[in-house]
Amino acid sequence: MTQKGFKKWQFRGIHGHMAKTKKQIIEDLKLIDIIVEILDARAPKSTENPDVREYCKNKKKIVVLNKSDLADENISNSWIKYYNNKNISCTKVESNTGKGIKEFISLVKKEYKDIEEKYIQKGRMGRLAKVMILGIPNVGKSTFINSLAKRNVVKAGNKPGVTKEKQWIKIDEKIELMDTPGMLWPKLSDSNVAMNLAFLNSIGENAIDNEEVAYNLLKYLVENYKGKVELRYDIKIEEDEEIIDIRDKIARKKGAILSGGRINEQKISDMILTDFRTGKLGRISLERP
Ligand SMILES: Nc1nc2c(ncn2[C@@H]2O[C@H](COP(=O)(O)OP(=O)(O)OP(=O)(O)O)[C@@H](O)[C@H]2O)c(=O)[nH]1
Ligand SMILES: [Mg+2]
Repeated sequence: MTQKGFKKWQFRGIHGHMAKTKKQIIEDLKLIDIIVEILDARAPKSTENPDVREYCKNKKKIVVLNKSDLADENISNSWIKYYNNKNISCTKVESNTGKGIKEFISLVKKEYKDIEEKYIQKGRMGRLAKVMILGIPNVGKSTFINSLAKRNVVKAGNKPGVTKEKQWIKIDEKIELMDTPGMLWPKLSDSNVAMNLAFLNSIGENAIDNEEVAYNLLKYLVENYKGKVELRYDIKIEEDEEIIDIRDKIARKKGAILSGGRINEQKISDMILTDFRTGKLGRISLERP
């Protein structure tokens, strides 16, 4: 990732948005029993936010691995084990189809039992579990909420930063949800994490250099999912073949060529990124526990 790319993003952060969002989340959390952190199943570590630990000091947390339809299933399952071993409840979902939502609701009810007991001891009967969704941009917070609510209560979009307003919704006879997800800042301090976030489109598109990001993604894919790259683009990758050469091979296959025969680097880079983000390359995970 270029320095240039980082600076633009950090510049946007400095402009008060981050501090304001964090203050708002801390304020909202006073009403909340259970925090749900949405992570991208393809890269749970890269898509978590270190502030959540601080938010969860006196609260229960459930980790949701969203977009699990796009991730390597075995790896997602090992992530669930990883969190469970650390005594953190974790479940996987596909918010866009609703798969895993029932299991999530069961998990909330299970986690709420102890909390409800305390409320009852204090004489507060029948209090609903109050839940809030947290997550960095583009992990699927809005889609998850809409899936829970079984209707479109919040806008979902493929660009980071779509969600703006706030409402409360009842999603079950026992559960109430703050429909405005807490927008967390992605962590960009580690360049490997920042690169994963760029692959996943959790960093604003105009803050990154697509050609460099696509190059790094292709490198990762060739190293870890070579067969899927060959299958998708109908190419044969030679032992020790340079990433640039593989990219150009794909570009020629796909007709991403400029007049004069030069490779259309922008076009092929966008294509590789889009193919990964939409699952056209198959189920791919970026991190293992
Ligand atoms: N394949 C797949 N796509 C998903 C899933 N959940 C969400 N998406 C897509 O991911 C993109 C981002 O989803 P949003 O719900 O807008 O994400 P968000 O976290 O609310 O994003 P911001 O509000 O911008 O922070 C959209 O194009 C969704 O359709 C999922 O489980 N699987
Ligand atoms: Mg949203």
